[in-house]
Amino acid sequence: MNEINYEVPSMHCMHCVHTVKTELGDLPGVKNVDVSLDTKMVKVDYDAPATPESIENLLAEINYPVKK
Ligand SMILES: [Cu+2]
Repeated sequence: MNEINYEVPSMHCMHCVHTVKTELGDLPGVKNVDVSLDTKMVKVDYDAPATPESIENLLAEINYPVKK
């Protein structure tokens, strides 16, 4: 199991949190998603076939791009 954290500044409400959790949760390999609205951080536990790139790309696709 791998863990990665992303800063996602465009999350503003519980609806955003729900969308991010649901969409990432549907990505094969993603085991758990924790979101902090206060810090705008998303913590993802994942195994293959998910990769840091595939997770980041999905966030960009659903209009919650990762801050670099
Ligand atoms: Cu929102």
